[in-house]
Amino acid sequence: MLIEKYKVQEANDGATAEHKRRFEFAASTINNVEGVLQKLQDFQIAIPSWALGAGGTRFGRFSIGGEPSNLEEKIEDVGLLHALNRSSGAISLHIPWDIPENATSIKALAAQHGLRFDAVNSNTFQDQKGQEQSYKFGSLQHTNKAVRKQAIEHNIEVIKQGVELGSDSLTVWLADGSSFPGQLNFRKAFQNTLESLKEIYAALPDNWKMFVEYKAFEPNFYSMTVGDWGQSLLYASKLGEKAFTLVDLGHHLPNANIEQIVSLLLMEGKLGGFHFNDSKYGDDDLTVGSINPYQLFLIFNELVEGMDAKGMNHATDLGWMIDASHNIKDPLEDLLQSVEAIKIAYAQALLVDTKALAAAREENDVVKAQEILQEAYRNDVRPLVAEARLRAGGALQPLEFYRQNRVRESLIKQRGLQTVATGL
Ligand code: LRH
Ligand code: MN
Ligand code: MN
Repeated sequence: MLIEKYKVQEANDGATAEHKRRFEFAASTINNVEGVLQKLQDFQIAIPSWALGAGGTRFGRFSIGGEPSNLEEKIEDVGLLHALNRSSGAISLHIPWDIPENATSIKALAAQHGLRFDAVNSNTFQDQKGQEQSYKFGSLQHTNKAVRKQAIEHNIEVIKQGVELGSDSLTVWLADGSSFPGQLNFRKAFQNTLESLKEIYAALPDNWKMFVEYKAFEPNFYSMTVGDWGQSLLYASKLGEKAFTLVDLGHHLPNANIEQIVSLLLMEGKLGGFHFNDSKYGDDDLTVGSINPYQLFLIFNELVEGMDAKGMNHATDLGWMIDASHNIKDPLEDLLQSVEAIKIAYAQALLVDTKALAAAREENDVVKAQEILQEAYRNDVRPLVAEARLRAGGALQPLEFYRQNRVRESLIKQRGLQTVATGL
């Protein structure tokens, strides 16, 4: 166990006096502090198994050392994050990057760390060794039925693996599309994809959900067969009530109004889940909140308002996950930063004076409406997030703890310097 409870306790004790002062000040202006703290404690964000190693770009990969080389070590890493922030209580697997060879023991190991298995992800965007058909020209959309069949069977296999792990959702992200005008018949590609998705959908257990993730471009650069929320919503609506749209924040064209997309998907009961990250140019997969934290807050504002309007449970009714990957930061430090950024945006959204905002909107008082939102956004909610973490048994300052206790150095000692984790 790399994170020893008594050490966390010791570090917390040293920082408590300062924290109490800051917390009391922050809490003094909030109406329902206990309610906010409880919501913050309940809110868990899944960690993707492919984010635990140094990410690659197509130009190079630089190992940071001590990377997990198998699923067991990946679970240990997520357990470590969860021990520090008490907010990373789930792991999401990408199959076959991670194959649980013995589901029972993997499940037990995860449970030891207080983790459950979030959505399982299929992969039909790469050819695997020994695979019969190639995905070079797509998978579920392919002109050749044999390719579609292979991709459908892979997804069904992923569902089976997920069932054994206790997961209850499948995320389908397709690289399908075309890179040059004329290459594809858009309608045929859509129809083939829909028919294929229908077969996968039919294999879903009753309590499962299917998330259809869209992406504007890359790896195809002319058209994507699930290219935006409209297309995803079309598939999800045609498939049925277990199918939903998944929003990955990096999968839009520049300046898209993601908060409006979120609001309307929620209204339609078709928002399934999130892949959190941040970006400046495209699917950059940068640390959540590192580029545009105000947008993240506006998204959470829509989530809180929209979910409350429907009586939804913030913590459990949508799938929350990080989808980020870097080639320069220590991924564990990066994930701690991402989880913190999500918690901060969520806390700020919980502080919005919704009644006053509704009234300002009725009166078309644009200035007041903006003031109300920014009043919440400019609150320093970090002491609230820290208090929630403290109450849940985590570290007051996870990142500082990680550095002071030289966790990466211990991982390098254990696992070696030249390590490569499977993933992007
Ligand atoms: C595609 C994507 C999708 C994949 C992951 C590795 O860009 O966001 O979610 O599964 O990256
Ligand atoms: Mn994604
Ligand atoms: Mn992506």
